[in-house]
Amino acid sequence: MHTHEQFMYRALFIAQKGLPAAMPNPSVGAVIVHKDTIIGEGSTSAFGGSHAEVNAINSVKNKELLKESTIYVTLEPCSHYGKTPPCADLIVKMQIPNVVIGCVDPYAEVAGKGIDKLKNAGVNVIVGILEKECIDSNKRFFTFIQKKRPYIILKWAESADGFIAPMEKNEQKPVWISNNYSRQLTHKWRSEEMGILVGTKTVLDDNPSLTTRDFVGKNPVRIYIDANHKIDASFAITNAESKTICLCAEFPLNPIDQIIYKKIDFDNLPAEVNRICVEENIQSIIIEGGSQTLQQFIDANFWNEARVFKSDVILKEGIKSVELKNAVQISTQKIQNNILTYYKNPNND
Ligand code: AOF
Ligand code: ZN
Repeated sequence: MHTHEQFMYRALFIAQKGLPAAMPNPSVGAVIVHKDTIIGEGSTSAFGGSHAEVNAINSVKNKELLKESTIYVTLEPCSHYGKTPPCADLIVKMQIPNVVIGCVDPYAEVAGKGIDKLKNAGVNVIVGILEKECIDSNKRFFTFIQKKRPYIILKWAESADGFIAPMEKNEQKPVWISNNYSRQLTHKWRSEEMGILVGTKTVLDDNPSLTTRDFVGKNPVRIYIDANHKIDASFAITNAESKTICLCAEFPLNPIDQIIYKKIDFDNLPAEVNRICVEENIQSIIIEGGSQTLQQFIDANFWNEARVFKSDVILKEGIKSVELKNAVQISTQKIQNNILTYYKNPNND
C-alpha cells in the first residue's frame, strides 16, 4: 500500500507542469486513486482554463470507480464561481468519498469554504499532507495573496574577481561573463515570472530586450527604472514585444506609445515596486540588475531568492558586484565556465 505522502508527491510533480502557464492562477496537481492504483490525474490548465480536479476527473475512463476513490489535491478545491465552476461541487456530484488536501487556499473567496462544502456533503477530508511542499509549489501565489507583495528573484552574473560588468562597454569586443547556456537558462527563468525589472544603467549599457526569445514561454511584463527619461524609443525595451512599464519621477512630455508610465517616489524604490506590482497584479518579478538596483532590494531585505552565476572570466576592473546579506546557500551547479549558486532569504519566507 502507498501512503498519502506518496500520492501527494505525485500530485506535486504534476502541478509543476501547469506552471507557469496557469499564473497568476496557482498550479494545482490532482491524483485520483482507486484501491491503491492511480486511475486519473491532471493539473491546472493555462490561465482561465479548467482546474486540476476537472482535468483529473475527465481523465478517468470508468467514472463508476470515482465512487470508491480518493482524490489527492495539492490545494484546497475551490468553492466559488470564478472563471470556472466550483471544484468542490464537482467532487460531491461525482460522489468521490475521500479528499486529501495539501494546503488551504489563501484566496479569500475560497479560504476553507471548499473544505466546509465537502465536509457538509459528507465527504471525508484530510488536510495538511506535505503542506510545506504544497505551499512552496505555489510560492508566488501564496506570497502575493498573503503578504500583498510580489515574490522576488534576484539574478546576476559576476566575474571570478567580483565584477558584474566591465567599466566601459566595447561594442566591437563585448565581454561575456555568463555563457550561452546560462543565458538560455535565464530566458527560461524569465518565462516563469510575471515581471522582470532592470535599472536605467542596465538599459543604457546593455540595451536588453528582456524577452524569452531563447526559450519557449511567455514574456514577462518588463519594468524599467528611468527617473528622468533618458531611455528613448530606440532602446529594445520599448518595443512592442511585451507589456512594458516605466518607473519615473514625472510623466514624460513625449511618451513612447506602448509604455505604461508610473510615477514613483525614488526614496523608497522597493516599496514603490511593491505598490506597482499589487496594482498590476504582478505576482513575481525577476530582477536582472544592475548592481545598484539589486543592492537596493537586498538592503531593504525585499527579496526571496538569488541566482548567481560566477564565471571564470577575469576582468581586473569593472563595476563591483552585489553584496548579498542574510542569504542561505541552497545548491550549486556547474555550467561550463560558470558556477550557478541558488540562495534563499530565510528572513523573508
Ligand atoms: C482549484 N483547482 O486547479 C486551481 C484553483 O478564476 P478561476 O475559476 O480560475 O479561479 C481561480 C482561483 O481558484 C484561484 O485564485 C485559486 O484560489 C483557485 N485555484 N483551485 O480548485 C485549481 N488552480
Ligand atoms: Zn477549482
